[in-house]
Amino acid sequence: MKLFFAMFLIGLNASAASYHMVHSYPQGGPKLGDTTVIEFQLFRGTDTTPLTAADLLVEHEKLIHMMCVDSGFQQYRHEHPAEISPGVWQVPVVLDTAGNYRFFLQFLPDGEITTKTVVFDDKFVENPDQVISTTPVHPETKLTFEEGEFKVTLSYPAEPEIKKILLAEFTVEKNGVAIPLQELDNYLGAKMHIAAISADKNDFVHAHPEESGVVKVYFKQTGFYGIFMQFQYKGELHTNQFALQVKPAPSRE
Ligand SMILES: [Cu+2]
Repeated sequence: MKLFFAMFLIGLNASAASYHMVHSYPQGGPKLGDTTVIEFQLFRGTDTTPLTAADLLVEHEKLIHMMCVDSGFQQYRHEHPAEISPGVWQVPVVLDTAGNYRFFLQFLPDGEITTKTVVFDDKFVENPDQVISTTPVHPETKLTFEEGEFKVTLSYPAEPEIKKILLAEFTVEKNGVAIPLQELDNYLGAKMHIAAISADKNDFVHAHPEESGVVKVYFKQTGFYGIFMQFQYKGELHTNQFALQVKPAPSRE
């Protein structure tokens, strides 16, 4: 019976160990519109010794990926913390949109089979009275993103549905001419990096295209998801923003 329960837990989390983090601002902060250095330590379960670089495996060329988004889904960052002394990590960020930010740290501890995600929240404002937007900048469905000469279109053969894999595809065009996936740079070991984040930011999916260009995304919630897609072309990094609505499962009576 006990064994059954343990296996059930493993099935849910892929690992019995849980991870958490503690963070601080060694140079003061959080500061809106200015460099804020975030320092943190990662811990496994009840361990009091933090995880060091030697405890982590490289994923997409880095040991830790840090993504963050504000409450209005206006600003997205993807950074890579560096270990400054054993178990102590630092990452500078510049955030210039006032908001409540959620930070997602992703890492793969040695001995684990799935990537772990731990989160923390912080407010970046000019002054404590500043009104911050909690409504996503694109609250409805947004499937094209244009910036300068580039236009990116998100498409899928069937509408996004909860607990179903969405087969998404992103078409990148420059001046109206599609750029084949293979011609995009290899950036952090992939042609594209996709983050799908639910409105409450409790569901976070990080995905990459398969060779065919299809990106498989699994949604655990219904409603709004902010989608951020990053690609690099001729050395220049582009961050694109989309939004979609995930439907509830159809009743199967
Ligand atoms: Cu990625």
